[in-house]
Amino acid sequence: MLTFCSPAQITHAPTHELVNGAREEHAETPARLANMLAQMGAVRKPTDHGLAPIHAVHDPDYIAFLQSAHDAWVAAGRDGDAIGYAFPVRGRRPLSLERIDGKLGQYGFDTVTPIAAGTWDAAYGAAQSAVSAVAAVAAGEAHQAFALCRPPGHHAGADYFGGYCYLNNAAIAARAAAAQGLGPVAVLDVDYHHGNGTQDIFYEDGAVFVASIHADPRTDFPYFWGHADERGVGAGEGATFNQPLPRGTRWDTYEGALGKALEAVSAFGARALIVSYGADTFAEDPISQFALTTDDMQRMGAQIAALGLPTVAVMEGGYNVAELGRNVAAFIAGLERA
Ligand code: OKP
Ligand code: ZN
Repeated sequence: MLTFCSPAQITHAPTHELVNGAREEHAETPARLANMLAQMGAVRKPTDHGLAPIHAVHDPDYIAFLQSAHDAWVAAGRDGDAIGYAFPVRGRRPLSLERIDGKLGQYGFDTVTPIAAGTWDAAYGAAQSAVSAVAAVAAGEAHQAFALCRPPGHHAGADYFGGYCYLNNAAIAARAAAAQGLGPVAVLDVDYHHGNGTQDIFYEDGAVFVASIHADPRTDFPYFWGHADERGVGAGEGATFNQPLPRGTRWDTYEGALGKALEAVSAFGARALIVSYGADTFAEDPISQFALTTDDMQRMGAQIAALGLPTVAVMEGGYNVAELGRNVAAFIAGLERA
């Protein structure tokens, strides 16, 4: 599989997250990337496509914030990584906030997504990996490509970060694919968690179909999105398809949901597919509660590839570091074999 990864992606190294009332070691570690790279053949460095494909998804004021947030944190006299602690309840009126703590609340939605010294460079590198994978498929160099993104992206919205995500790599890939003539495009999100950022970005956009299979938000992060009755609005009505599944879900149930999602992608008339792949559906994931095996990852890849669409997969979550590379390799093997 043609796979892209930027060396900058290792430089994002948040130390802690504030979760469940405690200060825990951060789950989204550089060791994840090292373990995945150890299971891959050669990976290619992305081409730098600049800020244009990022601005096609994210607001310029949000990007300026991400680029400067850690410096502002240090300038405020703080140590370590930037984490917000005060969040607006729903949309407050637009304000031009000065203090870093106000801005962290304005643009962030949780306390598990610190901004560290290397965060911007790594997120930028991951986005370039996604765009480069799309460019390779658009150029006909490959029918499928994989972007080994880290940090992940699917929780990041047009103007917000959260859920370990800063730039929405899948959405950036989807917009780039459409711009390069690969559309209509569908996004299929198979990470354990609902991809609320991707959903929000395309919620009123009927040109991109978004299908997601994830843990029921009644029991799992991100709680406020991913419910089955969220179907898109306006021109996007019917172009969002959520299938929340209960904790404990195994392949026998998952396979049927995946079949339904793929049928919907076909019915939409997609000509290209972006997959948000998370290995946190794995039975032994430390922060997630589905029960898929490494062999199931290969089945998942094969079922997706059977659609026959030009496909770019971007990496999202997966926190069992020791097994992560093997799970990703199994998924890729399935994608390639079909
Ligand atoms: C990012 B991605 C569990 C807390 C969950 C946030 C999870 C972010 C997942 N006790 N914390 O979708 O894999
Ligand atoms: Zn996840």
